[in-house]
Amino acid sequence: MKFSVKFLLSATSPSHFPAPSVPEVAFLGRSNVGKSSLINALLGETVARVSSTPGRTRAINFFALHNNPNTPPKMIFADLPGYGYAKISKSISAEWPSFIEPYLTERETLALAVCLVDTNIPPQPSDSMLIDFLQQHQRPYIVVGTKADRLSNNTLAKSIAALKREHQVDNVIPCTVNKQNGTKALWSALLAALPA
Ligand SMILES: Nc1nc2c(ncn2[C@@H]2O[C@H](COP(=O)(O)OP(=O)(O)O)[C@@H](O)[C@H]2O)c(=O)[nH]1
Ligand SMILES: [Mg+2]
Repeated sequence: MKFSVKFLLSATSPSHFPAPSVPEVAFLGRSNVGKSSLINALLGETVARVSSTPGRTRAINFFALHNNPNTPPKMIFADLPGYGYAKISKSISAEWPSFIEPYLTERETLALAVCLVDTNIPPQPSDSMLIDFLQQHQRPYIVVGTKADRLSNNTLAKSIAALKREHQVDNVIPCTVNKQNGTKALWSALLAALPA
């Protein structure tokens, strides 16, 4: 997929959210799991800031994806603040009810949540909590296992099996951002999960 991408805005309160229009895909996960890297890989250009310091994204960053720069966007990507990193978990949990939770529960154009989980670490309770939360609110989601390139095939298969079991999900799509075609299966899953 190749889109023309425009950064829309950075929101730190629901009053900043862009007017609801086209379907939105939200990228969620712990700080440093690879949300911004994945957005850049899917879009084939560097639009989201990648950081080796966890907890840099403190706002919801919205990106509009256009087939043609002069026509209205086809969809919107939302890069959400990470959770679960010790140093910032306090401030993020303060922000969670004020604007992240309203975004996930009330945003009418939110079509799909992409939940990123790290394949290099054991299943995390914070990820289970998020997945439960989305299930409770009947939000469609898919689960992506990041940084798959760091593991051997055998170890990756075991990690994916553990993630599926712990998070009680049917599918965890392994993904790697720095390999050609590492995001191809994800584009298919993402488009298939979007409402027609
Ligand atoms: N090896 C490897 N590293 C990755 C991958 N995706 C992200 N990273 C690294 O993980 C770190 C955090 O990435 P970032 O996208 O900023 O995470 P975010 O906090 O979730 O947005 C950066 O150092 C990235 O280079 C991947 O698929 N493979
Ligand atoms: Mg980020």
